[in-house]
Amino acid sequence: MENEREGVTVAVDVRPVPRVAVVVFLLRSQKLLLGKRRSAVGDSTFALPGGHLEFGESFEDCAAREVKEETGLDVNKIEFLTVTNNVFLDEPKPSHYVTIFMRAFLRDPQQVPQNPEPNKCDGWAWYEWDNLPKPLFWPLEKMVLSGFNPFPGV
Ligand code: IPR
Ligand code: MG
Repeated sequence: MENEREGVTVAVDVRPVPRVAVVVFLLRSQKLLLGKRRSAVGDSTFALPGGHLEFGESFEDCAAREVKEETGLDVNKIEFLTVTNNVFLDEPKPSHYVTIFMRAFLRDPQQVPQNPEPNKCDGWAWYEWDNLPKPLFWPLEKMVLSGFNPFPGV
């Protein structure tokens, strides 16, 4: 396909491609932060904060930026945990994400999550790892069922 922009013809490849997402296990005591998604992918399921990696961005910077944008929270001690390959063919918007899972902690433990993007999330709350809400966003559910544990020293 070709696209005319400012008098210049550029080739546009419209084939779907995998994208990179960075999501964050934000931990506080034995709890983690989850929000119910409003999205064409994983609608009404509980998910970690996170989103698309931007061009040139480190995983750590993306994690901090996405958490700030979606919850208003400032995080520290950000580290890489694992990566999964997630293909969403049965969703209203079929997509494919390589999902980078990070861990982080609150810079100020007294800080309270906000919901600055109510069109994308119903709201954020802290949940016990042993008593997670249902339904979980399936990439997260898969990890939980596999026995993965994001807490340090486990
Ligand atoms: P944004 O960037 O809107 O926060 O993306 P997201 O939360 O829909 O995350 C995209 C990756 C998911 C679908 C694994
Ligand atoms: Mg997001």
